[in-house]
Amino acid sequence: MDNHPHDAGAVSAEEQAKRQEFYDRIDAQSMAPLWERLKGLVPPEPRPSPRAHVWHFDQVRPYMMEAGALLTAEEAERRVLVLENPAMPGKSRATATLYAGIQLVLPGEVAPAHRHTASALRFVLESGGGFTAVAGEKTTMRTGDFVITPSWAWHDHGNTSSDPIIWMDILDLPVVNFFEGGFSEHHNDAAQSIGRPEDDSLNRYGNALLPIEAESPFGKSSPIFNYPFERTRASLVAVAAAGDLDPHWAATLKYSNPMDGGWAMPTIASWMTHLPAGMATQGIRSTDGIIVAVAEGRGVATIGDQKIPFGPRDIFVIPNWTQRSFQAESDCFLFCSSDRVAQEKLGLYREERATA
Ligand code: GTQ
Repeated sequence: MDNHPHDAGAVSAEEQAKRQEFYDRIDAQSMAPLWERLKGLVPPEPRPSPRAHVWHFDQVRPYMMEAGALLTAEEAERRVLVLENPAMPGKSRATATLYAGIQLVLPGEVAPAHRHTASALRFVLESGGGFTAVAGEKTTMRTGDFVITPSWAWHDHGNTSSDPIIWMDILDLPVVNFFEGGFSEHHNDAAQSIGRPEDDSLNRYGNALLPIEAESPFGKSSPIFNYPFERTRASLVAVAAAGDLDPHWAATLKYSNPMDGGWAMPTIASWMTHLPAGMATQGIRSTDGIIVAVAEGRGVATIGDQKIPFGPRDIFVIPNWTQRSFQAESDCFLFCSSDRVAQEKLGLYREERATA
């Protein structure tokens, strides 16, 4: 497409003043000239607002512990430090469409029960064995587990172990708030009552088996709400050992909803990528902005023209429509999340593989 179709040439100062006077008058009527705004409204290709950024866990952890000494989980409701993209200050967003934060629950604490229409996921960074309770069922949160809090499900978090638990939160808050359709409420009790055995949903839905008359308890979200790292890791190691790694995606498996084979959550797509030590991927860009948490391994991410060295538990952002590639120094397991599923549903998702 020609992006500069109708260049009508220079306009005289007199003509410009006349136009401006008109714009000022219609502004008072809550109207505006589209022709002055068209380029910004309908860009020829995405212009990412966020920028590539990394939060190194070694630097973040002391601040988490400092927050832990400052106030209790109960006082804070959620003791979270928001990961805010430096190019979008004050917006509580890591990417254009996703919120991210790091949450700390100290031994003996409870983050009280509430629910909201925003969907949340947790990726566990450090754990001696805390738990989250979702809709009457508890699950232990182990390092590397991917845990879902579906839209409108009651949830509280607790820590009955003797070590702190720290995880990354990702929520679709900017999406929900874009539609201005969000609701939330507090539970009467700090901790909800538990009515089912631990990992009941994983046993019913998580072994490539389903209840004979399966109905999802969580609507559009997966009935599984803890995808244990141990299983994900084992699958990826086997896939890599079988060979045929994709030059752009290496070994990548998406977390899926067993009810329909789609993504595990309705608004946030999550997957894990495994690069065996020494592997380097080729460039790819896609319309979704991605948040990456390093489950294991060290390497370098090249994002646009930036090189970002990463290690275990680091979190980094790949802006939308920005080329990415990875180089693994050791065996890497990268947990990734984006708004891809929402874009796919709206017919907006695109990707482009760089040719070597
Ligand atoms: O754990 O429910 O990081 O409601 C932000 C909002 C975590 C949570 C966040 C939340 C939560």
